[in-house]
Amino acid sequence: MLKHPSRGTPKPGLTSLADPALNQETPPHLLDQPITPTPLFFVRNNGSLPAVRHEEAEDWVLEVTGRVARPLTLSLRELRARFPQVELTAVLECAGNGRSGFAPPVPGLAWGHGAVGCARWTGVRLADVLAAAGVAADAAYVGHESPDHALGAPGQPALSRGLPIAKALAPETLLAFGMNGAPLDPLHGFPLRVVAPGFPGAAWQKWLRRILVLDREHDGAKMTGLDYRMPRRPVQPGETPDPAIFEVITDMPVKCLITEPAADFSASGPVSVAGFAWSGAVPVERVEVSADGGANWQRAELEPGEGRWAWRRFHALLDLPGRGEVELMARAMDVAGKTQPLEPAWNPRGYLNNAVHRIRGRAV
Ligand SMILES: Nc1nc2c(c(=O)[nH]1)N[C@H]1C(S)=C(S)[C@@H](COP(=O)(O)O)O[C@H]1N2
Ligand SMILES: [Mo]
Repeated sequence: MLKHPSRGTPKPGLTSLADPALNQETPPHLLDQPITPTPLFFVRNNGSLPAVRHEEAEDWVLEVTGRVARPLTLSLRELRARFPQVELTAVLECAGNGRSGFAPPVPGLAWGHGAVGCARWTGVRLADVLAAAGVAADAAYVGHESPDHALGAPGQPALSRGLPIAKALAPETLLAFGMNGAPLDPLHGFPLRVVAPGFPGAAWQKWLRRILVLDREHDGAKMTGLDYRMPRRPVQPGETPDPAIFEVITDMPVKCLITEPAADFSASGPVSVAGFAWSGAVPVERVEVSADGGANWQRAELEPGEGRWAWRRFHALLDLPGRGEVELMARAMDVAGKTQPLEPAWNPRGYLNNAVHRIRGRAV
């Protein structure tokens, strides 16, 4: 097999997207576990894969600069030694997950449903690091920089995103060096990445080298224009919207995925339907399933899950309406009463598709 060292080696078993950078998603039935094993975890790269040798990892240097009293230069070794270690389980979902479901189609990677996973992350609190640096009173945002570059343009950063200062200081926001009990995988940001539970995947900067504390929103690569932004009011296909009405996505909507049965199932008698539900800042309240096109919904059992930011397993036994083609549907609802629509809310870049997940099969 041909290897592309600057792009990374694809993971076997995942679905690769047509793109110069390495982008792979997980077929939903392979997400049927509370913790997504790293070999099955989706990959989203905007550019090259930085090559970091394992023996160099502890010497990896993180710089904290900008609106701080004491700029810091910390090796990974010092980061571990100076700050308490934290582990949390959190869902990571790309804001573009589900983009292929928009009609008319939108530009961008045509993700199906599998640009999502749930992992255990180990690291230190970004808030602790920022406290050591002494954040200025006018700090409004942090900007993140990494060495990956746009493919074919070595001087151009692939992605430099950031976080509003409140999220940077929130207890769940980590600088992580571990994933699922092992050092981060190179494809997932080895040796250091941001973990920002509830925020879109784009905010989870990989291969983190530099944190800039800013007095205004960060303007790094893919922070501006329409990238990872949603319009404040609905925009119609074909309309040329004013970029001023777009704002950075800072929350993920309530959503669930059916991971059992797999697509094209055939079942006789009641079928066991299971999967996972998650959301952003507003917790999940319930999940319902339907086998008759949404005419009737049955409440599923919902397990607690591994803490506030993990996804929660749901399961139900559903009677099928008759013989022949059948479509199973699942929808989650959050504690504020928001639920998943039957059709996605179209937007120019195809973000935040949380339409009801459907699995087609046959009752025999
Ligand atoms: N440096 C860097 N960080 C990055 C990216 C990237 O291209 N470069 N992609 C982001 C996007 S858009 C997503 S969805 C997540 C995906 O994380 P994963 O590849 O570990 O699944 O990483 C984010 N962090
Ligand atoms: Mo993403």
